[in-house]
Amino acid sequence: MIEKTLSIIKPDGVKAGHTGKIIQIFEEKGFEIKSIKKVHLTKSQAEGFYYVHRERPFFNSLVSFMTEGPVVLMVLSGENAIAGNREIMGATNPKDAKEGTIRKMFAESIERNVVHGSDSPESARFEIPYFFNVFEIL
Ligand code: IDP
Ligand code: MG
Repeated sequence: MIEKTLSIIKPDGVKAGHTGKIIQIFEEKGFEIKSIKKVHLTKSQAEGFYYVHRERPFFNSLVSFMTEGPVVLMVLSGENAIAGNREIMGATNPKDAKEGTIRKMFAESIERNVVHGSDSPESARFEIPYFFNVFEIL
């Protein structure tokens, strides 16, 4: 099934100059970039995006990380794009991430882990329209 998923290159990945390499990985894996933009999230935008994690002990630190610099937001599409993107990203903690995954290659810690990807169709249905309107998805 062709799916759409939200991908974010987080502030650590953007700052380190990994944007181009990460986009290249997605294209080589067969994803289509349906939309892309670079933004500097506000505190309330980051809090709203990570609302499901509001009770977690790392929430404030995560929001502060996600607002420390610009991020690159993308809508990716492809066959099983949601699970496929999670596979290419690797485990949340780079220590557990498989060889060849983005997090294994570029992430420094469980928090500063370079990329976000929707974890389910339900998440994608919330996350894509959180940042993109229908006319921006081509
Ligand atoms: P995911 O990004 O792999 O889906 P989630 O559990 O949804 O992982 O957590 C969202 C984000 O919160 C992670 O990508 C990471 O940046 C941060 N995070 C998750 N767990 C921890 C933790 O135990 N300590 C610090 N930050 C964390
Ligand atoms: Mg998640």
